[in-house]
Amino acid sequence: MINNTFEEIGKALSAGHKILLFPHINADGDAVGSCIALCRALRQAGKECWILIEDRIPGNLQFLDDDYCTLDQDILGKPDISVCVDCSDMSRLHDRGKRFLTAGTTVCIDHHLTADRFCDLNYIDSNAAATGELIYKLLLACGVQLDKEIGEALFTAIVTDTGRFQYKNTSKQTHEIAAALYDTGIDAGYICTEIYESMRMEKLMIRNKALNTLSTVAGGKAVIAYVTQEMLSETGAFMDETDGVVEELRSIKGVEAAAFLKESQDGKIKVSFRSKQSLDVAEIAESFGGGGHIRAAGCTLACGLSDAYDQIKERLTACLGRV
Ligand SMILES: [Mn+2]
Repeated sequence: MINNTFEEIGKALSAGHKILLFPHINADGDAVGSCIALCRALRQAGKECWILIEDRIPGNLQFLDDDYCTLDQDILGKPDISVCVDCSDMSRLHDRGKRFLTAGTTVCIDHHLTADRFCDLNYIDSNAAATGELIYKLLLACGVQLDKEIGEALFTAIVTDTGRFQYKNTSKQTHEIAAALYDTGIDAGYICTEIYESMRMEKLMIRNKALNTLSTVAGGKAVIAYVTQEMLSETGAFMDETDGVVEELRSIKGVEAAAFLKESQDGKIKVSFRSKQSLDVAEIAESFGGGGHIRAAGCTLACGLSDAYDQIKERLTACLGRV
């Protein structure tokens, strides 16, 4: 299917008044930055606009949010337009899917590879390194004068989704757009310090505690670690501050698979699996009632931590014996 033009999308946005923006669940720098840039531009154009979220914005992105994001599902009443940003899969709107569809017109702006365009107006370009690049083009097509705040939000979107301009998706155009953002007066060094060098001490401490629980399985081919509610309260950290620990475990030399167990508030154990080259962790997760991808999967066990730990350990030992 063919995309709409930025002009068509701009025309629809300017005809609306109440506009809700929807980043994907577990919003990252691209989703948050793209939404904030668009939200600010729409408010400057006199629109009532909010970004509807349902989870915490990661701490290192909070410097961008100047009262654009809300958890209030009822804000604005019935929106004229809903825009899903950096997300072209209804399931990634999670609990906000119904709310999204209440709008008179739905719009999707995204760069993920996708099979279907489910909105009234769509602009999906998987060649873009970040949705931030597409928002930049949209704003330009609409004649929006980019200010420093919009520049910071878009730079954040691009720098995070390109892994600081290191991933293969980074193109000449990515750099050209980033360069143009400098003209808004941004301080790229300041933005990167906020994003990459502003870790909460609590986050470092919870990672330290979690990594301390590491033990090896199957002669070092797998590693297991865990985090408990008690560890969270001891450190004052949030559970999402352990995100990325399981990838860190997998990155150890010689490790094929990693499992990270999280004790939820309700006492259930959420398990994340990662593998490097050969082990199908989706199969393991499915055998515990979960699912996912070959190299990244998860499941939830309704038992205590030590019981869950033993079961996972046993399974990894058995599976890696076969590899
Ligand atoms: Mn993205």
